[in-house]
Amino acid sequence: MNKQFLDDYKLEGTPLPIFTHPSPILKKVAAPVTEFNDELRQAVKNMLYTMYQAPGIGLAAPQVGISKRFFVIDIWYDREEVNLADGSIEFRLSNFNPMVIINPVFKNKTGEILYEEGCLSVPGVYEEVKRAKIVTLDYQDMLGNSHTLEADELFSVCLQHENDHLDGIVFLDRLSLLKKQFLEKKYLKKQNHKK
Ligand code: QAP
Ligand code: CO
Repeated sequence: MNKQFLDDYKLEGTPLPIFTHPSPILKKVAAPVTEFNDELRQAVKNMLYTMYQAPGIGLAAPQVGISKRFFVIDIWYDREEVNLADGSIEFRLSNFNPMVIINPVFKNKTGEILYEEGCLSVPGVYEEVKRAKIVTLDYQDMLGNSHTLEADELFSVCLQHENDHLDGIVFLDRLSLLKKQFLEKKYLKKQNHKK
């Protein structure tokens, strides 16, 4: 068994506000999870809800203001666009496969992959990032039990992207300085227009 899914996830919870770049909380190194309690379960439930609503495929605790080493991901669920009678569009989500990763530590990384990434904390910005193609990860589940998994392709990229958030790194930091400055300038300009 190399995937530890939540077996009874229903789409319910409270939407959490997402902190966006360049918020200081996104630059902090998060602290390990030491208590596997109800507070953790509540945070996970609401983070999953927030991720699915976005919609996104990964969300790390620091992105919702919790400076702890855990994140949720689901790269497997289905999203169907439904055209309603009044001309508007609704998204119907199904086949959830939520995964909760607590206190992750990479044991091995091999190969190289270029993948176009985005981030709920850097809305509207997408760019190719170079990462390891295959990773081996040690982590804990919500009961505190330890597991090891191996991941490839998008699964691997997503684990690395979310783990970066626990170390205060956003994907822009993984780009060349020139690309980072270009995208950041455009992004900040757009953010200011919205205010
Ligand atoms: C990280 O990112 C990721 O700009 C998860 O307007 C992304 O879920 C790992 C999102 C790609 C690997 C590949 C971004 C939603 C979602 C936006 C996300 C936006 C709405 C990002
Ligand atoms: Co992100």
